[in-house]
Amino acid sequence: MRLKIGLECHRFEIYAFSLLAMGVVGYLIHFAIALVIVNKEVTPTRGMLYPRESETREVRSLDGLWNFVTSDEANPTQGVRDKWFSDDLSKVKDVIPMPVPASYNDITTDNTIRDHVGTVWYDRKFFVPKSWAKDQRVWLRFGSVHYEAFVWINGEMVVKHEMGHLPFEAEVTNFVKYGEENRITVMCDNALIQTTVPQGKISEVKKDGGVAIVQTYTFDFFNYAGIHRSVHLYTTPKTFIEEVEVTSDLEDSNSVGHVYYKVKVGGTASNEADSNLQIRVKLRNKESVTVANGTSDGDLKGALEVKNVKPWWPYLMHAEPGYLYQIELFLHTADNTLLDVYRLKVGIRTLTWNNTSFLINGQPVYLRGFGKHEDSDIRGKGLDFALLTRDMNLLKWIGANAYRTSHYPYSEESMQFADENGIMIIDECPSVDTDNYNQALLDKHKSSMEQLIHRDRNHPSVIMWSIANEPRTGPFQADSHFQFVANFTRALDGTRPVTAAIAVPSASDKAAKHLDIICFNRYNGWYSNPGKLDMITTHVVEEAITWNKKHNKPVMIGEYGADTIEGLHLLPAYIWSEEYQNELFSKHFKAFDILRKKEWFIGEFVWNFADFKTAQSITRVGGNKKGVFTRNRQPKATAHLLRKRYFALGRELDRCDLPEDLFLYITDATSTESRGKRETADL
Ligand code: BDP
Repeated sequence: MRLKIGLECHRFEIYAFSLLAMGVVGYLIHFAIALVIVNKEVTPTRGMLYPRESETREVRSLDGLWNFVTSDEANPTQGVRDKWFSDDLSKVKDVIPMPVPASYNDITTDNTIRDHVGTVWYDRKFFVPKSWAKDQRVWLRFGSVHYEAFVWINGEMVVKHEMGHLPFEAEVTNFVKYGEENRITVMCDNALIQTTVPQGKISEVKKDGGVAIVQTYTFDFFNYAGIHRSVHLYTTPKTFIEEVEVTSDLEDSNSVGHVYYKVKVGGTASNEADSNLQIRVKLRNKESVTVANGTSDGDLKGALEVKNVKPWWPYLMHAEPGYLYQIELFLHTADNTLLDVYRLKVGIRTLTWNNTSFLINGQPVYLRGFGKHEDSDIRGKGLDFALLTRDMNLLKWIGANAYRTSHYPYSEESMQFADENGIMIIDECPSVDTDNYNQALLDKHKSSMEQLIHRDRNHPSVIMWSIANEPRTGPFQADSHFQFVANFTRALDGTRPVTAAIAVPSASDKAAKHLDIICFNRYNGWYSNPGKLDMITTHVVEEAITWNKKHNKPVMIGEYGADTIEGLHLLPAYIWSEEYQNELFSKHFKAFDILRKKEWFIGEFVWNFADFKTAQSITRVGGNKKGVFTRNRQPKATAHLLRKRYFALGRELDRCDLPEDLFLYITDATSTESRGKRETADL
């Protein structure tokens, strides 16, 4: 279903061919291809600053109800061949309303839409103000479309992008009509094959009265698709601030901070005229008081010093977590004309790591958090501010200080939220269950890291890059694949450590040696020894020690957990019950406390924050139920247990205050005497 517009090369045909090849000689071909995998250059992305209004910029949202049609699954390229983009979609098919942002899958009552494989189409009309026609550029930006997007404005192709969960944009100055009605058409393709990130397979399966196109994938979440995040039109001046990169450090016992900024300018005056341009910078604190200012050198970069700095601290590690300054960047010509203004929130903090610890602002960090998903009923993976806010409130309620964006980049808005709340993020690219290593896969995997780092490098909340979840790291090809991806990631950003969530046992894994911090996922008491609560603690401790011994690096657990049906109570504890989840967690807590005594064990991450939807399978009852919250974001019993632990850790490690409702009143018989042993006389 992947299409190459222009060449009209049908990815479905390529896929069909690869299916044949994978037959008799498949392994040999794969082997040969893997041998010649090389570390190719990745074209860097440009621009993509989060759309923000300023004195020189306007932003308009194209969110709302769009028109929607699906293609014939057996004929996914028909719309391109028949030029559906050249007129309203309603002229070719009956359209239905479809909200943007949202996944399209669960909006209707029609399972052919929920399970559709291949291309779907959206369009809508919009006006561009007449005032935008003068002396500026107009940009069209998508927060994300899963998995591949092709976009036309007024029938002209303006941009295409492959990879879900990451933004893309194009200049549309010469494509839009000013002061008139315009049409935007989007074709979105959800098909995953062996060279997409993540990977999937498409096959033809006989069905009643014909043949069905079937999408399969090994990863354990529903392949929601559509225009998942907001669509914006925005303006910039002709010469504009195209890129901003900010880093920071601290000195003098965290009392003095430095903010280093680097700006790239886009537009006609750039390059040859860069040396005539100037960036003037102001750094404001939360009260909007200017605490530092400066003017760039000829390379449009510079440093600001902040005395009595308030560093960015994680939640519960400081009384004022998530402290953000605002950097204001003013682009001027040499003769003092103001060209562009862009503002960005920045946190001032340091990250350091060695073989035994991970430190923020010089303090060792113990991570206590979750693997999450962007997932909710009806909206699927669509951006939803109500959900985002509820999730942040629950994270704070439960006392977590971190989460991993398992298994793909989350919305930019959620990253901003994490910055503001001091929640540390392990930022993961969309590579999950990586397998069948090949050149195209490596190129795209690296590209996904490049796009992710480009998007998220300025967030103080991002403390680590995760380059994959549970890749199949046994085969020898995994060695060079992960070496290339890890080194590439480090070359793009040396200020954060590189990790990946590994599930292959350390004896056969070939990727962990390329990481800075080891993260392992393991389901003791669930996938290993289900129902056996006495086979957890020792296994967890031993495995963590094995990883540490092998690599001499900090270790954390990236996933542990148990599926739990809310309201199912069974005593004694029995798998799938709330009691079982509680006890399984408690056994893990014991292991973590043994491990915490060894400095190198730096964190525990529950799988999962909330229940979420998966593909239909005989092991999933309405989805994955390993959440400590339900899909509707209400606590299961274990959420209360975990809250007690996370706050107890916060108290012990970071001296945080405990919430008043953490321990409910039970009795006043709490004195030592009344808790002592029964006197023989009482018996
Ligand atoms: C892990 C995967 C995660 C799954 C989880 C599970 O990383 O995506 O949802 O198992 O099976 O292996 O619940």
